[in-house]
Amino acid sequence: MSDGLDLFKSGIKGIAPGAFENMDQLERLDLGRNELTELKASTFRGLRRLRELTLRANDIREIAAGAFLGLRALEFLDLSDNTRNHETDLKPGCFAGLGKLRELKLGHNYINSFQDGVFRDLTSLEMLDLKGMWGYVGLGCVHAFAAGLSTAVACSDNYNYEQTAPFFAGNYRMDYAQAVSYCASLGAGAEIAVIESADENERARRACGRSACWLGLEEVGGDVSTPAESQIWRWCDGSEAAYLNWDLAQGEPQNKNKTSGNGERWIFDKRNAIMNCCGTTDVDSDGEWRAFLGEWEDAKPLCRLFRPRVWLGWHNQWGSHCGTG
Ligand SMILES: [Ca+2]
Repeated sequence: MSDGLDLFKSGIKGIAPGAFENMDQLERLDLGRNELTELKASTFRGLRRLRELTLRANDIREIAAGAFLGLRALEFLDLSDNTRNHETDLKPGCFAGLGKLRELKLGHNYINSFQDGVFRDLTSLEMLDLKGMWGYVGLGCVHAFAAGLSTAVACSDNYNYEQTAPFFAGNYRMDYAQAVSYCASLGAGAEIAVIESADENERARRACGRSACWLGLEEVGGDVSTPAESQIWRWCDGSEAAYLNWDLAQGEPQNKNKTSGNGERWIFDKRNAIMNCCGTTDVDSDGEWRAFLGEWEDAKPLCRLFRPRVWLGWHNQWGSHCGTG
């Protein structure tokens, strides 16, 4: 028997577990562009030498725990382009038995969340492709890492995560308090952005894209009349802001303390900070910072991943540095 089996576009609607029981010499199996809607447990049992499995462009919505059990030599699995209108449900344990898998393609699917630990069994994984993910969330590498994917895995997604790591900007605009909560919700070690060098600022700028983004920078002390050069700014984890990238041409960090022509006074003590000011739509963002009012609801949350968690005491236990006080 040949070591490859091509069942591409063969009108297959279902596979009974054990259907491949006697094909233990098979190394490559192409089931692309069929009409599969689910993978039951042990569907592929018996294929102990299989190295490549292609399941792309089916309509697989449900992958049972143990679906790939028995594929102990599998190195490459393509599950891309299966769902657009229905959601694919990845059950915990769905990748069990794939301890040799090196490359997994999951892009162009509609998956709304990765459950914690869903990637746990993929101990040899080197590459994860999440390009073109559909759906409300638009899952990316950050969500995979937050669900426990090893950070040693080279992950690619719509957000060019390889160029922006460890930063990630959420899709929706919100105020500062919401941004702090959003970033913390991405998982352990995720929090609102702390930027410590020009190189990090460039990665953060790419993550932020063409919008304004909240930073985890906060003013300490002072009031509306404190001039820029006397203001003290710290990161939300309490650390000193050694690197700063204020928009100096605009006199940042500025408060608003003005009297208009008709005598109306505007006094705002700006105590939070954004990257890229207003009106940057359709132009490349400059990555410079401005002081802003935390109540402003029109900036995306810029988050930083993989910060070591800190001990917050017995009441709060372990948590992120920022937004817990
Ligand atoms: Ca201020």
